[in-house]
Amino acid sequence: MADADCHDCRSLLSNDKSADFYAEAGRYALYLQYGCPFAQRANIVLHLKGLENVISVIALDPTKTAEGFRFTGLLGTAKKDPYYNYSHIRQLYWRVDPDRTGPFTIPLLWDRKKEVIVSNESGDIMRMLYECFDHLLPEDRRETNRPSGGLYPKHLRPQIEAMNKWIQTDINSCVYDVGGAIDQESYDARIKALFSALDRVESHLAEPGHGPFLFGEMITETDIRLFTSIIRFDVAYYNTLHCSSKLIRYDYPKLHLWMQLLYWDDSPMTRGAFKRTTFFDHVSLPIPEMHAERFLEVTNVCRSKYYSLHGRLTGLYSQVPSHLFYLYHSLPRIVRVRDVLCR
Ligand SMILES: N[C@@H](CCC(=O)N[C@@H](CS)C(=O)NCC(=O)O)C(=O)O
Repeated sequence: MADADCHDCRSLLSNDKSADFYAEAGRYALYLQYGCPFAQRANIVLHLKGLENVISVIALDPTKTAEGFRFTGLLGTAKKDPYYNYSHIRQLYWRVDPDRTGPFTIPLLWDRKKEVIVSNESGDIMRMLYECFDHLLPEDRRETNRPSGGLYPKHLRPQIEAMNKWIQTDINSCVYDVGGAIDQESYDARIKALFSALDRVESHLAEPGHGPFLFGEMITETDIRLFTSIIRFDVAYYNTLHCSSKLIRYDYPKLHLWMQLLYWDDSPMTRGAFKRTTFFDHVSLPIPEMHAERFLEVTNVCRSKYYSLHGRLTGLYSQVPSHLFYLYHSLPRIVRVRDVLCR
């Protein structure tokens, strides 16, 4: 699940009419599944920019099978691939390269005109969606006209790049490293790296000039990249990936408030994009290859010390659908950006 696993489809869109991949309405489709934090990055940008009628979104079933992600029509997803009637995402990859053996990852940005993959790299897709389609959008939604310089402001680029990098390694990907650890030593090392990084974000939010968002009063792409992992943390990663040392809602008050602000915001800054692209019923499904029983069966890794130290809600988690519990107790609609700014 690391960023480096599938960097082989990385063309770029452009707003230059003569470019190979000109950013035009109705030409591109974004394939995703709602459980995937990397895919949600792109989906947030698409909704935040108001590109719903410009780029099609095609959702796959959230459960991964031995044949990869597939179309089933369950949980509001597509029954079949709408263009080729395919049943699995890998058939789309094979359309371009019949010899490909994998990986067959999402998100995937598909060009319907040339019938090729433009990109399967979420960081690139995010940037293309917020940079290249502005000529199709009203003035107030264009990056140059957004307050504070948009999602990737020039004056913050070095800080954004640096923060993206450690968040990617120590949070976005690290949760999967924790879930996939096969011995105690690597589990302990990974969990230490993960929670040190979360502590670092909590301290970052307390620094002058930071907060309520990572770089101040307006969001940047780093907020989006971090959000998709944090919104999954208590409801999914704590259990399904065994990241069971601390909970965001109890142990990281600033990060928790930051997450709630983004989730509930429906101002012109986000147009409700964070909530509209978060599907808890998809997010909290078990990840088969990392599920607890199998984890304990195949390894002797001890997670119980974390459960006994921090098992405050573990019992309840196992008895109620965790996403319902989470929605009820952890995301009360109590905060708005403007209230926090006025404090
Ligand atoms: N580099 C990719 C990683 C995306 C990724 O890991 N996607 C996962 C779902 S969360 C996937 O498609 N896994 C399928 C597989 O590995 O076969 C990105 O950030 O876009």
